[in-house]
Amino acid sequence: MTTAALPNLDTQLLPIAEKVHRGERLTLDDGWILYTTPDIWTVLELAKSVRDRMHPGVAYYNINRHLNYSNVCALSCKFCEFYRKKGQEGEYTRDLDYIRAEGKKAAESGATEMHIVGGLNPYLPFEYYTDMLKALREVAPSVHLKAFTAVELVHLARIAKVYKKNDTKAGVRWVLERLKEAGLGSLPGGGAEVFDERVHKEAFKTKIGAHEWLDVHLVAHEVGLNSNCTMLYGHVDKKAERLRHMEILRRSQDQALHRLGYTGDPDAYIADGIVESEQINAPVITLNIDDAVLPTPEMSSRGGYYQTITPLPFFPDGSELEHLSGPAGLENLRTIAVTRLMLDNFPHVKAFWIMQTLPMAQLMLEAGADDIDGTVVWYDITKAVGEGTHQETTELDLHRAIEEAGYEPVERDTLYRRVSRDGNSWSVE
Ligand code: V47
Repeated sequence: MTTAALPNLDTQLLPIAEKVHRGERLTLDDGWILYTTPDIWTVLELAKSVRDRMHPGVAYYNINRHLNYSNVCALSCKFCEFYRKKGQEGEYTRDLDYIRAEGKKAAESGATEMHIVGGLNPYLPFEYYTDMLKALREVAPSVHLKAFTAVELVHLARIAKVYKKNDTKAGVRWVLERLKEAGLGSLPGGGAEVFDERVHKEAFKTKIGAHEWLDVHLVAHEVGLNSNCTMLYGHVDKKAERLRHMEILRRSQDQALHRLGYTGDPDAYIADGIVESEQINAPVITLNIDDAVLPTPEMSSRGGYYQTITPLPFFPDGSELEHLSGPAGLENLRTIAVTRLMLDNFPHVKAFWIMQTLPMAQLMLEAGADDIDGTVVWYDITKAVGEGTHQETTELDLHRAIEEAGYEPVERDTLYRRVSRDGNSWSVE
């Protein structure tokens, strides 16, 4: 067969397809072609081939609950519709009784994870956070507590008065060690946005920037916690900036995997002038090849790593950037695919159904994603279908979506171990 039989095939993609087949790291120029070619279907197909090689036949979900402990925030990021100021209508801060009740509900419903984040509330003491984790440990001892984004952890270092401007890591280490002792299990991936100074200045200038975000995750990995990461795209960012964001994340993951004992290719491609940090001197490590051994939770005694990248499409409604339209369906599909192809050392790519919608998340399983997040129940950060929406899905709906896409639904815990159930009690394999 010649390529004439595929009239829409962009032949620029052929050398990229060869590299993908060999599991070779793609360059930023490759990424640009993937992001801009009119032949989007070949891009999706390539990403599916990688996803199927890494997770043959399966797609993951979990039974989880989100808890937003306070929406009071000292910052006013332009893209955010969640934050409120003290005294403003709709502001809330949950007390320990409320938190305990949520923990009980989570445990009783068989959830394996609570995902806990909030605003940078200047009125709460550091003990509020350790007390919250301890209270949840008491009422829901088997539920994994995935909590606090990097910017919240820097804020905690500030309120605990251990923050040093010229050494973020020391204060954050102090905070993380105490939170881990109180029950923290891992870090969610929020707050990364797009690592670029221009985007930072335009959309979230008072929030921590790339270096501090990466430092927090580096310290989390060093103290043996796994973490996730995100990319909030489709606002003032440009495609080239998203690709640079991906390069920064995959170098940060090279570093984490190197610490776990992975050896890589010292001569492989590293983009020029992107990661100035002297900390990242690891070789390139890829996991997207046949027989690659994905890191296991048992490795965490040697340190943590990034488990999952979740691209988050920007929702303009209610934010200061409401005049922008936000990304649409094909852009979202393509972004999942490009993310899978560029982030060759990330075990998982998540299509967060709450933001993507369940039908789109299902399509994304065919375009590079292997995970669609969980049952969620209540999500306050964005509302896909309007204020006051109860955003919950059932396990049955998740199964149906995954099976219809041709995969076996696998319930996982936060650390991607298979979950077996007997009624509401569960164990990991
Ligand atoms: O940190 C804020 C983003 C994030 C908007 O780690 C917005 O498994 C779109 O991080 N439009 C929170 N996004 C969500 C998040 C997350 C979600 C699911 C799973 C995981 C994980 C992490 O949402 C925030 C921010 O980056 N966000 N405002 C908005 N208007």
